Amino acid sequence: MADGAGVVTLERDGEIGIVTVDSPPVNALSAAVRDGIAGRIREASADDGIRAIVLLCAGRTFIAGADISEFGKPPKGTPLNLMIDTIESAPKPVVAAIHGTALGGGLETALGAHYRVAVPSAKVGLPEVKLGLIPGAGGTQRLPRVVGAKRALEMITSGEQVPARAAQESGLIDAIVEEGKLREGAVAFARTVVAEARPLRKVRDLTDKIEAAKAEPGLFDAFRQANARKFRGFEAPEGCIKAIEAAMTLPFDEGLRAERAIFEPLMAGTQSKAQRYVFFAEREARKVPDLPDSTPTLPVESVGIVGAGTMGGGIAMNFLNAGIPVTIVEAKKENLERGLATIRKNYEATAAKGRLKPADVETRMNLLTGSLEMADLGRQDLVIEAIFENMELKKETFAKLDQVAKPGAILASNTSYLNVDEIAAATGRPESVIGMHFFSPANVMRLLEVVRAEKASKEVVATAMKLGPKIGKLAVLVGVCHGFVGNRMLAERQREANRLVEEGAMPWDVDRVLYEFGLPMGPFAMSDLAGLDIGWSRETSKGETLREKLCEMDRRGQKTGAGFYDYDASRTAKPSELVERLVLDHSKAKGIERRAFTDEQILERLIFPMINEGAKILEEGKALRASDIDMVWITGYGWPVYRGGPMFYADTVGARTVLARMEEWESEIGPEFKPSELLRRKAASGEQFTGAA
Ligand code: 3H9
Repeated sequence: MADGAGVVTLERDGEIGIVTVDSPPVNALSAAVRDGIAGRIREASADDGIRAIVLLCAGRTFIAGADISEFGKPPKGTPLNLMIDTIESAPKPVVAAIHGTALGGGLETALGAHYRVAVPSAKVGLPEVKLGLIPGAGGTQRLPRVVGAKRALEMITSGEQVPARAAQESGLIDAIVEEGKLREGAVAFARTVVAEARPLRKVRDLTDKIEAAKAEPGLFDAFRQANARKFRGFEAPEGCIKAIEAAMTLPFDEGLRAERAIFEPLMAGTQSKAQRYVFFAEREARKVPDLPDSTPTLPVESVGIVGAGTMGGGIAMNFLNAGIPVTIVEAKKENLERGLATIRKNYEATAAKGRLKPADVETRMNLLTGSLEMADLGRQDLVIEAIFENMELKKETFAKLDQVAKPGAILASNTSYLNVDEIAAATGRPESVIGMHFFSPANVMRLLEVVRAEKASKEVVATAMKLGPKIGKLAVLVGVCHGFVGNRMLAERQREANRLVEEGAMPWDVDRVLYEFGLPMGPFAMSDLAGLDIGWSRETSKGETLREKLCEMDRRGQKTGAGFYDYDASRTAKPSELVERLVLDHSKAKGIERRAFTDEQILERLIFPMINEGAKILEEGKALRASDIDMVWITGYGWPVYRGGPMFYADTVGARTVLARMEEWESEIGPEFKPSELLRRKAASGEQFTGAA
């Protein structure tokens, strides 16, 4: 219906008009909803029998924001600002009644109301920054008038969801009503407003918080400085700050225009496109075509872990955090004790920072049992192996697990490269075996690659996928191949990073280019952090690679105060003259004539082979979709979300450009650059990998 009557209704409860939005799943502000709200508010305004209006939502939540799927399309229906203006200018009090989440345009709508009430479980926020945007319907102008500039800066640049009670303390919510009785509570509140003849409190007219902020002129720059690291590379946070600054200095309507002038270029820009794409990509990753939601899953109420090293311990913490008991098995007593102590130390460090209650440290540790016996893994629903990356050892472990684990238990390997089908074949129950590849540090990184082994049952795969969100992870389904999605592509980048250093770049040039691109660090800084001697020993060292040479010199990374870089006492990295000489000698010894590279050349050599590998992964069906590859890189390797992942980035550069470079390198350097067929097809057709750039 053109006037939105299908999704927004008006009914009466005595003198109170109730406007209800019912547009599943999240009551997003589609054109119909905007038309409907504006229309029903006008009708209620014109109805003399109605003395106050309650704006309410059906279903699981208050309005969750603008309809993101409408972005970038030609505008239709009532503009959001006009709809909000209709609410604010209504001649009788409007009370927004909030449950679930009032987010983005949803909170902006509520800020247009004269009063706001919420149930205790409700949350409010302006998360536009996470989509590369600023609030674009008055949020940057109204919120500071209600909560003050400082709190508005924090809320709008972080996009945090604020619980109802905290929102009430900051003045954003006027009253909390009983859980489950929102409608009654809101109607009662509206009646009180009428009975007490309270004024129509229009947020646009509030000035006290603005005046208070004017007395603190250094506020904005101090905020910029304090958050410079967090905002690095992102365009939207600075837009948010500027828009809030405008609220301090401009009359309301001019402030709205300033907001729009910042909003529009962001909306048209690549960063927001990338971030909106990521929003949907994340939700898409949960969907597996042959595993509909109705696929039965297995209960996971207890977990066993083999290996109490860094990975095993980190994995255990995820389950303990979710209240799931864990038994962790190690072969040697001292290793077990060290592993358990590390977990405790990690929790205590979190508690010391105030991010965990001391009592919760104990609750979690009480769920953890250490053991030296594999036989203690006979009762758990899921057992994850997290031992050394060695196929023979893994097979042995799985053969043992096959003997001790209960029938139907899921047996998962945390291998980062190895063939999970081969591991599964070491058991008599390959249908129960999969890969669950966590990323280091396993208690922090969000990614979980669920490796679908050939014989794994649908129930087992569906269970692992559903487990992801329960332990705070994004589960992405990948196929069996060397390194799966993430490490397979990383190997391409690593090979080229090493080669660039041999051919003419310095390690810090390579690292800088990737850092400036937005990654948290480059491969050489990363190696120094992890330790150059992982998998290295003096006895077997051939002294051929730079890494081997550095290890032989006892430059083993940050822990020894030197690696590719020199480190001072506070672990600040500095390019090393010694390494520079070593690199020059290394190239000379290999007979390579060094040459200069531009930053762009370095970037292309590092990233384009990854894209080509991503295309091969798609071709081979090892990832379900390009966006899954992008989610792997964003959540597992710190790929900047504002660049949307390697495949989205490929679409911004264009497959033809990537192909041209791959062909050039294939003929100049070698067959490892052979372009994938899919890349060729995309280049020829002009089609994108993601269709979103
Ligand atoms: C904005 O408001 C701009 C304005 O300032 C100015 C404009 C001029 N649009 O997450 P879920 C879909 S920007 C369209 O799985 P949950 C979602 O794709 C917006 N669709 O549920 C999914 O679809 P499917 C600011 C949306 O319970 C389904 O709903 N607002 C939108 O885990 C269920 O979602 C935001 O950024 C939307 N806005 O979490 C809030 N939201 O089932 C974004 C959701 O087909 N939304 N969908 O995969 C969220 O944060 C979460 O969805 C929410 C629910 C917390 C609401």
